[in-house]
Amino acid sequence: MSAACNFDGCTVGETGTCALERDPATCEHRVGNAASATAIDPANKGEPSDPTALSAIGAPVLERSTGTSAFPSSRTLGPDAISKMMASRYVTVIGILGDPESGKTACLASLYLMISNAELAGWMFADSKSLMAFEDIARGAREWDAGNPPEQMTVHTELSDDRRPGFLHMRLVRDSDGRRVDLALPDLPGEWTTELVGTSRADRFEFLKAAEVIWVVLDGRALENKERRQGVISRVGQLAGRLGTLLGGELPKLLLVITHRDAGEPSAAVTTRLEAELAKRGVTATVVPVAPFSDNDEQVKPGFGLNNLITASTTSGLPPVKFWPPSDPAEGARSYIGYRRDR
Ligand SMILES: Nc1nc2c(ncn2[C@@H]2O[C@H](COP(=O)(O)OP(=O)(O)OP(=O)(O)O)[C@@H](O)[C@H]2O)c(=O)[nH]1
Ligand SMILES: [Mg+2]
Repeated sequence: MSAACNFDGCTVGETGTCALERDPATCEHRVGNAASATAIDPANKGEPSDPTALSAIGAPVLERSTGTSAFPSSRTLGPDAISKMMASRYVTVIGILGDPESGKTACLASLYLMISNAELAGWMFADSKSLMAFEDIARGAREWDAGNPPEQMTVHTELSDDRRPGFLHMRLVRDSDGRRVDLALPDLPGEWTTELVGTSRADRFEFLKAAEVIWVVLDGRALENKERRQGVISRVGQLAGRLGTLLGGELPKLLLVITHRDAGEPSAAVTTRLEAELAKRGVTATVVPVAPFSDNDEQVKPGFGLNNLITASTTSGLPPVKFWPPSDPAEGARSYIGYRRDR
């Protein structure tokens, strides 16, 4: 018997011929031939007697690997992925609200185009876990030749799951001090804001509780239009009221992002009225005029104001705190005894 055959007296190893005068390729005593011998047994010919052997025909020859793929998906991230990221590093979550067509997606697409071309003053690109999602929203703006810009740089935002926000992620480095900031930016349909104001549907906005900054994006042309202006301003007030209820009165930093700066600067009268409307609810906000795209390149470059928007979103409104303020001892103050007595 040899290692290749279980027949005692096998001669294939020495002579190359089978002691039982069989073909070594098909002899059922040869190790490894048992299954095939059954499969091609003339007695069994045409009879699918072994269903397991037959079911293996056409099955994948390699097993699917159980590890994660080398390149994880880089489309929008769900709230769970953002929470996971927040557990390992400091992430600035930004709430982005605004009516349909106000310019929310345009701000994100333009921000991506600016930073990817190293055009965002004061900031450098470091990483993104959602590059494909940025590419998707910026595609419209990419595919145009200078003479013929498309009518719409971005398209109306629709989500595959209308109850879960999808976030875009971007890590930036500040030129002045090398500080890294991770931004989580949701691209939401304007209807979410309309329904929050109109019917106070707030279940989809739970993530705002983790937001450090909220951008309320407003169409600058609507604000400069006498007929539409008052409507927009009142709705900003109502939105602030809804946010107050949702967040238990404590609003994070609020930025009024006024788009279409290329059509003109927001007038002082408009910003004063916006601030007054918010003041009725005890809310303050900073106005940031931007032009993600521009129909007037000569006067206002596309991407205008986006660096200010990022700077305002990443700096605290609180005055800087001195980590270790100097306190020179006063003669005869008996500070130590005084300290114990205060306790
Ligand atoms: N010229 C110019 N066009 C702008 C500006 N901001 C936005 N747009 C255009 O306005 C249109 C609507 O902008 P979007 O960013 O898609 O609007 P949105 O708020 O995301 O709208 P929804 O997804 O429907 O909620 C797009 O065609 C943009 O290219 C701007 O500052 N200047
Ligand atoms: Mg959009």
